[in-house]
Amino acid sequence: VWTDAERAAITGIFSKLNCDVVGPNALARCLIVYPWTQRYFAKFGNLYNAAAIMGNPMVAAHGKVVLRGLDKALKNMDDIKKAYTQLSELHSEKLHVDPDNFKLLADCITIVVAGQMGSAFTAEIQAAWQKFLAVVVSALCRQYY
Ligand code: ZNH
Repeated sequence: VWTDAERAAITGIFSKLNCDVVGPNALARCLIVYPWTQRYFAKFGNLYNAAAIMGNPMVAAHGKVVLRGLDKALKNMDDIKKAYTQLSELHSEKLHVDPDNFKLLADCITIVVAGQMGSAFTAEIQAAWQKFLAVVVSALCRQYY
């Protein structure tokens, strides 16, 4: 259940968010800080060091896909679990992504968003955003057993 203030905070972040910058940055950070996440992206080629990861066009492209994937949660805020049923199934059954990694990527997204928003990222906005991503993460974990 979302309060009006939370809805406003989350919609506000999305209205300012540049997915094409935040997505690639957040995914690159995740791959650098948590190197084991690289194993899912073998086909992306050169992930040899931080510079390679940040300059890798496939990382950038996939970062955009992931961030745009959050749009689905925004548009279905009252039933994020249902909105992500298929995506959760995909990550579980086809991609075999360890669900612990969702939280790690979510944290990287928060860091990049906060960096972009600067002083507009207040404690209240942070709390609403963190809650939103926690719901996304739990929805993505849903189809695992
Ligand atoms: Zn993921 C894919 C989202 C996390 C790994 N993803 C994907 C997609 C999307 C997403 C939308 C596409 C799908 C289709 O195509 O249909 N993710 C997402 C989100 C999140 C995520 C929203 C959180 C927040 N992922 C993740 C992680 C990982 C992953 C953490 C690892 C580590 N994904 C992945 C992969 C894929 C995906 C591997 C596939 C890629 C390709 O193939 O290209």
